[in-house]
Amino acid sequence: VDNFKIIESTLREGEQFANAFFDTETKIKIARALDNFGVDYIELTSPVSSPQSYEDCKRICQLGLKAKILTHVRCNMDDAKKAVECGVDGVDLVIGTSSFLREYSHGKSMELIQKTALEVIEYVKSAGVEVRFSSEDSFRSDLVDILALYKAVDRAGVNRVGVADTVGGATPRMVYDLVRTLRGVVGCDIETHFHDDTGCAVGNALTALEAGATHVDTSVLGIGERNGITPLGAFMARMVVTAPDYVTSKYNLKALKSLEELVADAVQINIPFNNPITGFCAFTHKAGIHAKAILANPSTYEIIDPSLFGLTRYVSINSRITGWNAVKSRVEQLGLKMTDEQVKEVTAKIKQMADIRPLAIDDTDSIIRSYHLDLQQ
Ligand code: HCA
Ligand code: CU
Repeated sequence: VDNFKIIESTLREGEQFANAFFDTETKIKIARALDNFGVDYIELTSPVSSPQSYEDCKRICQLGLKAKILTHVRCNMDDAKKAVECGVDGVDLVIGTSSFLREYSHGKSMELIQKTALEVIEYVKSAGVEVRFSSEDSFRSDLVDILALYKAVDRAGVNRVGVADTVGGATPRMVYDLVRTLRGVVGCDIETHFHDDTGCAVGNALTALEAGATHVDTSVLGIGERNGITPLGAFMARMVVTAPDYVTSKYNLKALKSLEELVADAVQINIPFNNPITGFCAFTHKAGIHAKAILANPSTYEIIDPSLFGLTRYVSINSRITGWNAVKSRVEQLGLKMTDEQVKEVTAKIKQMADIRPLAIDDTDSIIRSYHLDLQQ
């Protein structure tokens, strides 16, 4: 669990998000920001998708980033050749293996899939490029079929095999079982990719690591096909708690917020209010009981220290559920002197006002200041 690698797919899966359109300059900005954050791999849209995708892929390969550059292509020779031509460090091959996709999408038998996969893998390897093979819709594929396929590609020397929950229907228990079984069958690395249709994408990613996976696919804010995949930020929130030393030493966590803002801006969305870490209220404490304890020791009601991400906590005193300890701390912040009795009295005034209408921080400060002024007269 504490040696995982991130395959950041904002520039591939993320381009499948309904709102996404990345011009070359924006792609380069995002690639640099991801590199600065410290992701291990940056995955790009297939160069076969369009002429501009091909040019952009080449450009990003030439930026000299620390992160390895991957592109994601269908498992066939023509696509693989285009990918290698771009100068990528690695090629992510994908083909659908569920009966749904075999019947309604590409129409290939498992035998043909395997034969093609082995040829393409051999070609990519011979070009000195890293190669991953993934079965799309792994969780609705026949287990015996895909294990045989993974075993064959492992023997052929693939660097990673990938498991994808393409439709977002997998539960953590299903993930654990599949990855655990796969871990016993292949020796290569295991990459995982989770869609978030049922809200399990972060939990599934953690569970996959617990079961022996080595790589997790993410995108900034989770953008991708439909409602997207494991969000980078939420995954960082999860992993900074699970593997603090690894995560804090490896990733530039303080750059998360600006990275999310960059992508949110590029695809014209807001950062969700309840986003882990960067949501506007992620470190806001409101109830008096919470506030009192937080002021004494933040760990009482915080699993993550906001300063790790360059952020600060906020103790709200603008409500009827506030408490006098929180108000006292605000009084001190404002540089005013009051006895505890006086703080309790002004707290009562705040509660009275907050019973009538919602208060803004300025309103509460004015109540405190005018009470303080009255004391002096
Ligand atoms: C898709 C493909 C994919 C591929 C994942 C992978 C998926 O858009 O359908 O290569 O591991 O979700 O299956 O994103
Ligand atoms: Cu996907």
